Amino acid sequence: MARVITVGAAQLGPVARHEARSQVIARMTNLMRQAKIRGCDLVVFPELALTTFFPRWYMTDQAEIDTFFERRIPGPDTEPLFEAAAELRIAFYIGYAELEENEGHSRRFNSALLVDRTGCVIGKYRKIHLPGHREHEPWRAFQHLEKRYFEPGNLGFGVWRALGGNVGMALCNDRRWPETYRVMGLQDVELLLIGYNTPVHYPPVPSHDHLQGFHNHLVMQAGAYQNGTWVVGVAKAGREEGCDLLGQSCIIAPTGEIVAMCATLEDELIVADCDLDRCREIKENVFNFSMHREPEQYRLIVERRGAASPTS
Ligand code: CDV
Repeated sequence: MARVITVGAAQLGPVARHEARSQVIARMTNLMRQAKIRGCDLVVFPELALTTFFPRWYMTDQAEIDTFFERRIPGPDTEPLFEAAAELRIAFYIGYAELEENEGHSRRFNSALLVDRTGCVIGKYRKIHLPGHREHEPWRAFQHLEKRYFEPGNLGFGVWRALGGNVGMALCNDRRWPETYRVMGLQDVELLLIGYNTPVHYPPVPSHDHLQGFHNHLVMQAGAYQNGTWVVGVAKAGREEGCDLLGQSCIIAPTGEIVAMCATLEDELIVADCDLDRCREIKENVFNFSMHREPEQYRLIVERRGAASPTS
């Protein structure tokens, strides 16, 4: 029997700083209802979907910073989304800022959840590759303080049995790193979900601003093909608090082909039927790992963090 998951990539337009969680949840629930009409089994939302992309501001008041975090999810604000999922029998992926409090000790992560059709959490991912900087850098047009507000994820790159297939999760900057895909490829991932917030302007190298769309697709298409997996990349897009965020949310086949792509910078749903058995076309042929990989020759990848030039 074919294993087809109908996937909805639910791009969000900008979320304002003053926008209440309830307003954002209403937008997301609306997209979920559209997804139901279009026959979706799964809906994928962006990174930090519930709030504006707050790492663009330098803040020192921890109480203010924590207003962007979820202490509990589902919690009072987010419960309606989980209820809608259960009512519509749609699974979903959502990115959010996680505040974990344990015996007086607080930890903060940039996280994503995979939630099943009954509204139960089946997997959590904590973003591993945190871009940006730790200290205030006033020369930038806007800050990117993920390294200040989050600690690197400590749960690895997991893959879960869900919806009849193997589903993995990553977040935004992770999509630029081949290791992200390969670690999940080695767990036979068939559907990889990635939410993102990507400013079009990259302050350290502004001459690359015009390449943001190209790089976005380049890395996800390569990751899909080289690991024989479907990839779903979903943006928070548009002009958010004066900062332009890339759109181009897309669904990519294991061949690396984009099969659906958003055409706006607003709330928009795109849908594709993802036949997980198509992963075999790649996994059993050109990238048959068991047959063709030579891990003994790849040791440097885990032994060395930064590049070092040869000594002779
Ligand atoms: N949210 C992100 O991780 N954004 C980065 C930007 C800063 C380059 C990205 O990789 O898209």
